[in-house]
Amino acid sequence: MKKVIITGVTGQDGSHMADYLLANTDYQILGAVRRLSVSNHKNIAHISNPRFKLIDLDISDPESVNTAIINYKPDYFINFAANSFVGTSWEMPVNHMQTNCMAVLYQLEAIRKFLPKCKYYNAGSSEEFGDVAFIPQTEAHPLRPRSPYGASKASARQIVKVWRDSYDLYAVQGWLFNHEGTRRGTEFVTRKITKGVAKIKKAIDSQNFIEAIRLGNLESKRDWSDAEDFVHGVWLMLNQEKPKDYVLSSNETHTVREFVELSFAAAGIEGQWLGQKGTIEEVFINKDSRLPMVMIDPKLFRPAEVDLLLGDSTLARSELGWEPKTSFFQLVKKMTNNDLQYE
Ligand code: G4F
Repeated sequence: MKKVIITGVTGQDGSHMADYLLANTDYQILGAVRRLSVSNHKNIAHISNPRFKLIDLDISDPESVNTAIINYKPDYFINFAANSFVGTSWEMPVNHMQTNCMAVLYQLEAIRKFLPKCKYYNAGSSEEFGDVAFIPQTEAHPLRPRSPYGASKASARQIVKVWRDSYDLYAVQGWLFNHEGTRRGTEFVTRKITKGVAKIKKAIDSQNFIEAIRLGNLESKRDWSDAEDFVHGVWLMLNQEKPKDYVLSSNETHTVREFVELSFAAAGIEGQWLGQKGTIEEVFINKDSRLPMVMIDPKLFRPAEVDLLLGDSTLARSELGWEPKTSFFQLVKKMTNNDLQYE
């Protein structure tokens, strides 16, 4: 039976990849986890398939990576473990470089030395494009990161390329634009909004105090997709004749403001913006009670922002036969409905 190691299996992408591979292959899935004193296995708690097994692997420890490669001899190694929150990367830049870049080097070295046939995927990001030079962004866009996070992913990309070229490894790193869903962490803006909307809906229905959602830059534009669509694209990227990196994106861009408006609309709550657009005085109020539902918090603005991301995944669509199934509107609805149900 073929074996796939997935790091970051307890996170959004890793858990969706495990679900996808259990449903679409007959491979054994080895979910790599670090020993933590508090369990974070909520996203994989539903998996009871005998082909799914958890293994100990700490990506920050090269010995641990070597041991996993030598002992399990995986056919595929998918690295979804990362420090993925851009906002904190200014506060912990060294940690971001170690987790998102040095760990990739340990993995590639382990594969080169002990298992060069193993196919390797590292999670790349549209944040590598950063201060964009042209719109939309294709595979040809230069790397111009704007955050320590983006810099760590851009550096990892160079390592993946050098190891692929130097040692003839099957090693790829896609450029994944923003991808969200019901397993998204609440530190990311989409889930923060849908969770906040669900709480407000509950407060309105029970005539309780409304706690406004505090947000930063509403004008920032992102190309948002469903994470479940992306794991399929990653698997296709891992199974080409020759290794090649692709952009995965919806090819649409929307502002954070639009996400807010659509999420409230999906919950059946009518709101209205007041105050000068683009200033910290702006507020989104409830049309009936006139109470604030969204407020601007200057502390949530980033030291350097990626103002606009808009991908062009034409190449992945034509060469891999990949395409996203869930639209932006469906994604907002799905996330909002899920939080309304479980909040
Ligand atoms: O949801 P975000 O934190 O995601 P961001 O920074 O775009 O990064 C995500 O996508 C990348 C791919 O492009 C991944 F590589 C990365 O790992 C992650 O998954 O922020 C989205 C936008 C930003 O412009 C941010 O400034 O929303 C803006 N924003 C406004 N208010 C906020 C908030 N972001 C967060 N997290 N929280 C806010 O309150």
